[in-house]
Amino acid sequence: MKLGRFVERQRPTIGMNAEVFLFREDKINIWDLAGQLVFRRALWVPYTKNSSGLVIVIDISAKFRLPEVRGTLRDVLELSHLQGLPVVICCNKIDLSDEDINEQDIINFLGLQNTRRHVKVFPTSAKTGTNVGKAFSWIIDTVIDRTKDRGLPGLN
Ligand SMILES: Nc1nc2c(ncn2[C@@H]2O[C@H](COP(=O)(O)OP(=O)(O)OP(=O)(O)O)[C@@H](O)[C@H]2O)c(=O)[nH]1
Ligand SMILES: [Mg+2]
Repeated sequence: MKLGRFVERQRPTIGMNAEVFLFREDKINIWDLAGQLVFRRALWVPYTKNSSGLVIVIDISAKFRLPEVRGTLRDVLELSHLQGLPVVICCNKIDLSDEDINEQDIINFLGLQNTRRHVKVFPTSAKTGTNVGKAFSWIIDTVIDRTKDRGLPGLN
C-alpha cells in the first residue's frame, strides 16, 4: 500500500508488516498479518492486541475457500480483545471475476447477519484500486465515531 502501486507477483508475507500512513489528517497504524496458518497461530493474537478495527481481505476469485474463511473469521472474532471492533471485509480480486458480489450473501455466509458489530463488505481490487479507498475510509470513520461516542482509545 505504501508503494502506491500494485505488485503483480507479491511474495507471501512472512510474519507481518507494520506500516504507518496518513489518511486525510489521521495517522493510521496498519499491521498486515500473514495469512498462512503457521503465522495465524503465532502472531495474530499478540499483534491484534491494541487494534481499533479489523480489515479482513478475502480472495473472492477463490470462492471454494470461503468455508475456510468463515472458520478463520469466527476464530478471530471470538478473541476477547477484539470484541465489538468494527470489521470491514474486502472481497478482493474482483478484477478476476465477472460475478457480482452480493454483500448480504457474504454477510450471511460468514454468519455475521446478527452481529452487533459494525460490519461492511466491499468488493475490491488491489490491482485496479476499485473501492480500496472507500473500504479504508469506512473503517477509519467507523473507528473514529465509535471512539468519540464511548471515549475509547482510538487513533492517535
Ligand atoms: N488480480 C489481482 N491480483 C491480486 C489482487 N490483490 C492481490 N493480488 C495478487 O495476489 C497475490 C497474493 O497477494 P498478497 O497481497 O501477497 O496476499 P496476502 O493475502 O497478503 O497473502 P499472505 O501475505 O500470504 O497472507 C499476489 O501475487 C498479488 O499480486 C487483486 O485485487 N487482483
Ligand atoms: Mg501479505
